[in-house]
Amino acid sequence: MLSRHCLLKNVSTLGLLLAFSATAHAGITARMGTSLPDAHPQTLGANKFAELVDERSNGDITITVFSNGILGNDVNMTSMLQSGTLDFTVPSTATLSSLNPDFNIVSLPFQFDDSDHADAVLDGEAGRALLASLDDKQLVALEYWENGFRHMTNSRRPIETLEDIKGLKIRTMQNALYIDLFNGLSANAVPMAVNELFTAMETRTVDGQENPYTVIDAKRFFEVQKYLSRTAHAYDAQVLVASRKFMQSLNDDQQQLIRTAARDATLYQREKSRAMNDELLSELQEKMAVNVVPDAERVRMREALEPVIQQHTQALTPAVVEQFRAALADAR
Ligand code: EAX
Repeated sequence: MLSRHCLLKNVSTLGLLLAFSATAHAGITARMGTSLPDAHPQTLGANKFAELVDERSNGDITITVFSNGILGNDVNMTSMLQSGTLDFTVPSTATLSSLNPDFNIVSLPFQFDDSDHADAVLDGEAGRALLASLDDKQLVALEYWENGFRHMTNSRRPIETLEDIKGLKIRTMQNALYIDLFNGLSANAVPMAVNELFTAMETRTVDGQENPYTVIDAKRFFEVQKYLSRTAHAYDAQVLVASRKFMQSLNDDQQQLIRTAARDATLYQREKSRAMNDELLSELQEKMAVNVVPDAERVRMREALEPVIQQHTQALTPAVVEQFRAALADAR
């Protein structure tokens, strides 16, 4: 090894070393995958996050976003993060429940009053504890993003009452709670990845699905679905997750930069999601037959789901359920 003395005497060697360390410092590249198209707030948020990281690191950290499931579906991409072959993704909490079933507490139906209510619970201790639970799964869960309130669409009939759901083949996320919820409403639940869904509805393999307006619009489901019934049966949050391997490759300042950019991108993402959900409802009204589901019917749906809610709640860690319920009550 060259001694410091020798190095300092040799200007050209020093210059070479400086140039080398500058190159080593720069050029950190990361890949981020999203499951939804460029127009959806999930990918808009990802692009914002990449932009903030690039700006604030003066171009030293570059995140390339691969949208629309081109790297895989939410389940695949989450595994890729765990094995360190992908650096960031934003799965639904429903996907993360395969790593920690307690994430299902977020998906329980008819639970959040509105987006602010969800923010308060998820950004508080209860939500943070769930994120931290992924620490030993090779993941670093950073923030909650919004997918939003989920509503049902189908090609057969408007859902005006609980009974209207009976017998419909409804695609659900690949999550046992969602499967049981739709079977519990007397539909036939068909789990599949969101990227297979358009074709499944076009070919009538399934009659319908449920998602926020932003997904219905970005995935152009209005082309193959006639009815949109505003059930708002569940709130869906997505989690901005990093691979532990990538985070550990960064120094403390860089990790902090990622965390701050993640927080700022979160505020942007949620605002975007909310504004778009409002705008898109009026746009979808021109393309689909949209109906409001009366609250009295939503209450009946909630009652019909009581056994499923009970059964799935019992499968969760009691302390988590207690903390989450207290947070829901406090935030009201
Ligand atoms: O997390 O699979 C789904 O229906 C989800 O809403 C979604 O695409 C993103």
